[in-house]
Amino acid sequence: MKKYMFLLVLALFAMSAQATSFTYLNVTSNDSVARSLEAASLKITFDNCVATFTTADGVEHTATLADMAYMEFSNTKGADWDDTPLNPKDGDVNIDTFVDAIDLNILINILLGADQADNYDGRADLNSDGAVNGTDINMLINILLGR
Ligand SMILES: [Ca+2]
Ligand SMILES: [Ca+2]
Repeated sequence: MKKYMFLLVLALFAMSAQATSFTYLNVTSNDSVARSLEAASLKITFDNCVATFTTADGVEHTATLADMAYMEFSNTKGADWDDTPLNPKDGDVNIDTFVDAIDLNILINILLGADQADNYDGRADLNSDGAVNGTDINMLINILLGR
């Protein structure tokens, strides 16, 4: 009887040690947005605090380690990967990684009603009060001036 118990315990141990395969690698940013890549044949390299994810078809995606809260393998898919920074800087209205006069120009155009592109409105509302107005422009100017 002891022999069978030993074999049963051994079999259970072997089953629990079996590798599990996952469909996706989910990378979650500091603001809790998860982006997914298919895990099959995914190559991950780290260089100079940047993770580069190379997919099976050779496409490279990057993420700065400081912007990542965590990454995990999962069978649950997050949002499709897009190559905008994980945590766009405050004031980076066009999400090009720079906060500069282009962003200020976009804000002014939105305020003047000349540019109502959907992808700008959320980012342009710097204080998240539901409106793009002079307060947001003032905040952006302060960011540009380093205040
Ligand atoms: Ca920008
Ligand atoms: Ca606002």
